[in-house]
Amino acid sequence: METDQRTSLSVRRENAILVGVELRDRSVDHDAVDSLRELQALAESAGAIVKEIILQRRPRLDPKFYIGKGKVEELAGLIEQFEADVIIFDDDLSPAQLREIEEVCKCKVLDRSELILDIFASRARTHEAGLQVELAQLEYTAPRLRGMWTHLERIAGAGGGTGVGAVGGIGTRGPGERQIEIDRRIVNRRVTMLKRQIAAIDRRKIQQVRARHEHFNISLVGYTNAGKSTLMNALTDAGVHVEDRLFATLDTKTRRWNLGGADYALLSDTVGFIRRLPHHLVASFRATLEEAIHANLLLHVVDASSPTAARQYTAVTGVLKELGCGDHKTLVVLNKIDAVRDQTELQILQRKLPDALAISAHNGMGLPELIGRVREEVTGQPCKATIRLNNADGRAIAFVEKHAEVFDRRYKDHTVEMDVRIGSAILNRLRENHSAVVVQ
Ligand SMILES: Nc1nc2c(ncn2[C@@H]2O[C@H](COP(=O)(O)OP(=O)(O)OP(=O)(O)O)[C@@H](O)[C@H]2O)c(=O)[nH]1
Ligand SMILES: [Mg+2]
Repeated sequence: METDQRTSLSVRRENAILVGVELRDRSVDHDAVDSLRELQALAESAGAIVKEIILQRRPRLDPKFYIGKGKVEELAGLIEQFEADVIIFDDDLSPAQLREIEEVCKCKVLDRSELILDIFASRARTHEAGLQVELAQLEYTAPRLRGMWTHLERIAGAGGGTGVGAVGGIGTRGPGERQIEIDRRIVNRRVTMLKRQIAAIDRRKIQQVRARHEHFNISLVGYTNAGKSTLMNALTDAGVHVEDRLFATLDTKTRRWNLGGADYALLSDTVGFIRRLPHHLVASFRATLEEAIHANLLLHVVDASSPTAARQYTAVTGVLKELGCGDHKTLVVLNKIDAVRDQTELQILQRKLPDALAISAHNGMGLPELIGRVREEVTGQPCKATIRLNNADGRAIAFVEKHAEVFDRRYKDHTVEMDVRIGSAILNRLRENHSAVVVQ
């Protein structure tokens, strides 16, 4: 079932017409032209061939046809002219709107969320990512199933015996009420099963992340294509996949990042964000984003060479808030500094984010400063302390010996007291995770 859906929503090698709407009362943050440009990048990342882009200015949305009946009829003409296979809307449409537009245009209609879901589906390489995408897809498309099938039924009923094929590659399937019911039952059963499997992965993932608690965990977060994976490769020997297309990374990878001396952190690469990321995706990718949720520090990578860098920054902070990590300690890095053409834009960005570090993951610019800053976070200000530990807690003693300079040690009953010079942040981690008592 789910495979049929995915095939039906795929836009690979299909001719596409993109449609966006600019409303007069849209929030100032929404720029329809810019958003359409991003939709084009998404469509092309999904393999579509963009034939035409339409921006319609309207006072308000049409509840039935979204862009108005006249405009939909105009669209139907363009579909013939460009031999288009699919229309992609830059906003999310209701199942009823999708159906109405499909009926007039006689061609496949996708909305922004469905397109993003399709990209994720084609990128999922691991079992875990596959399950997460499939759940998000089914949950998003399930309410639309009825619309899709009744639509097919109507076309077939109107004398189009081959109507199913006529709407463009939506696998052959016996239409009819019974089929709809069967499909819905299959979808519901599958959703329940996927949720169960994902919950099990979630539990495992939380355990894994907790097990790493004694280390300093850093998560790379940022807009898709900002250069997170490139930075991960520049800082560690991760060898993760890098590509100039949207959503190249769907899985997290964690590697040791040596910061000099005995200091190190664990660095994780994560899935990229985008404006108006479908909620179902954020929900299903919670396990993958668990790294970011439990990180001691977030490295927010911004593509400073993008003309929409400031908006991308805001979109990412929005998703982080949604995930409950809006208050996490964050270090912003302005990446791709080598490719910045508009220095004025960069200065505006730097004024907005005065603590951000300018770097290039490509040529290594700014990376020594980044390492220095992160090292400060990992170790904290050096201070003198006396620590009392249980004599039998070999792990804690080894931890202190590794991260601190030990001046003196005194053994009393079952404990050992050590006078040390240690970073304040390391001292805090010791307090949280070991049976240590800081005497002074
Ligand atoms: N000029 C320049 N290009 C960069 C730099 N860092 C990354 N890139 C390029 O930007 C593109 C995206 O890089 P990735 O590292 O895949 O980006 P990402 O943030 O991991 O993207 P997703 O996994 O899709 O979210 C690639 O073509 C990189 O070569 C940089 O510092 N300078
Ligand atoms: Mg990546």
